[in-house]
This record gives sequence, structure tokens and C-alpha cells, in this order.
Amino acid sequence: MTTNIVILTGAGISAESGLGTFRDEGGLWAQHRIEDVATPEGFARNPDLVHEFYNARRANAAEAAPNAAHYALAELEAKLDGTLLIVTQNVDSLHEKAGSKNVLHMHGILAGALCAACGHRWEAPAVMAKEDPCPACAAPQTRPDVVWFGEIPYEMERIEDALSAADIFVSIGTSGEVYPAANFVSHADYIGAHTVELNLEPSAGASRFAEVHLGPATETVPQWVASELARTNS
Ligand code: BV8
Repeated sequence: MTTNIVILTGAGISAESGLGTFRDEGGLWAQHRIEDVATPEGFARNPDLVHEFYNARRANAAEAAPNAAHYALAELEAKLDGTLLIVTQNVDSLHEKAGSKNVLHMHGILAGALCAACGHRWEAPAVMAKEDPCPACAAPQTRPDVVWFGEIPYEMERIEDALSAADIFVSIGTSGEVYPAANFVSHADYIGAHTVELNLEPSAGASRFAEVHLGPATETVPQWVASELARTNS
């Protein structure tokens, strides 16, 4: 029988690749105020600061390599008798670097640039600056193609359709503090999907999962993938 799996990932899956998380000790939100670097108001107030924040993360992400957790999910996609959609809150491209094909970046991507004037999208240069002209309309209104607080995450309808058809929902490396992603487990549970959390420590939503495995993603994800392939492909 084929199995439909939806996997939500957060910054924790990229932690062991050297990319900072947000809310852990010394995380990104300990170094910057969300209001200053991850809101449209912050960008309007000080675009140079916001570009500096994302230029630094873009450089780190470009150097980072996928870890065993990313590779295990790519293996699951290749071998699963069914469908797998990875919905990631992450803006790095480590899932794609590991070989995953069906990846949805609900909070955008560091490698993407967006023109706030005409909506044109293009591959972001390594370093973005507020005076960069849009390649389509030439307006100096370019921004990282990421979803800030107060903005609507990308492809919500596609996500909701996938959750409605899921047999299994897995949440990996996310604190469950940011909405609407933090509500996906309730949607999955409501339609009768089996829910699994793989995290270093219990997330804010841990009690809403049927199955929880705590530990580093490079251990818990390959273990879970191996058990899932043995079960569904048996
Ligand atoms: C929206 C930008 C409307 C890109 C990000 C009051 C109550 C409830 C909600 C709200 C509220 N006030 C406002 C809101 C809405 C708001 C929100 O949720 N605020 C929160 C803070 C309360 N949400 C929004 O504004 C969203 N938009 O709601 O629009 C709407 C919605 C739907 C339909 C129509 C209209 C937009 C949210 C997107 C904001 N942009 N990022 C970037 O800079 O990256 S959010 C930011 O947080 C990142 O995207 C990140 O992915 C996300 C979540 O963080 P996590 O990934 O979970 O990372 P975190 O550090 O928190 O946790 C890491 C976890 O990993 C930990 O649990 C840790 O234990 C674990 N871990 C660590 N190491 C490991 C590990 N696990 C395994 N192995 C390890 N080695």
C-alpha cells in the first residue's frame, strides 16, 4: 500500500551542518531583534541592516554541507513506495543539496531575490544591497525572497492539500513557536494521520504528537527513515 508522507523541517535539521538556529542558546534571535531584521517594517526602517543579516546567512548557507538527516530524507524520497513532500521553514538549500526533489520553502529562500516594486524574482547575488536595481523594472527595491513576520507564507494551499492527504506527518528540528507551521500537526492529527516529532528537545507542540523521538537529527532521522522504509516497503 502506498504511503503519503509530509515532513516539516526547521532550523534544527541544519544545526549540525553549522547553521545557527533561532531560539537555542546564542541563536539568531539572541543576536538580532526579530523586529529589526525579519519584518517588513524593519526592512523599511533599515534595509542595510537587513541585507547585512541575510548576506551573512547567505554566505554561511553557501558554505554549509547537508548532514546525515538531510541525506536520510533524500533516501526516503527515492525509495518510498508513496509520496513525500518536505515543507521546510528553512531558507537554506541543504535539502536540495542532499538530493531531495520535492521541497517546498514556505518561508522563502536565501538564494532568492524579490523586487518589492514589481514582484520579479531572480537568483540572489552573494551580496545584496538596497541600491541594487531590479533586473526587470530597474527599481532599487530589491529584498531577499524570504517571508517575514506578518507576511503570508508561500504555497499554503498546496501545503494544506498535502496535509489533508497525509498518512504520516513528521516534524523535525523545529521549536513549534512559529505559525502557521506550528499548527500543521493539528491539521494532520484531525484527518487521522500518524504524527511524529524528531527533535533535540520537546517542542512547544510535543504533546500533540503520537510519537516523539528526542536526540540530534543526524541520529533520530536516519533511524526513523530506516524503520519507515522497512515498514512501508515490506
Ligand atoms: C502569518 C524568515 C498570516 C526567514 C521566519 C501571536 C500568536 C500566534 C501567532 C502570531 C502571534 N503574533 C503574530 C503571529 C504570527 C507569526 C508568528 O507565528 N509569530 C510567533 C513568533 C508567535 N507568524 C507570522 O507572521 C507568519 N505569517 O502568520 O501570516 C497568515 C498565515 C496563513 C495564511 C494567511 C495569513 C510568518 C512567519 C514566518 C516568519 N519568518 N523566517 C528567515 O529569516 O529564516 S520565521 C523563522 O522561525 C524561521 O523561518 C524559522 O524556520 C522559524 C521557526 O523557527 P525554527 O525553525 O523552529 O527554529 P528554532 O530555533 O525556533 O527551533 C529550533 C529547534 O530545533 C528547537 O526545538 C531545537 O530543540 C531543535 N534542535 C536544535 N538542534 C537540533 C535540533 N533538533 C534536532 N537536531 C539538532 N541537532
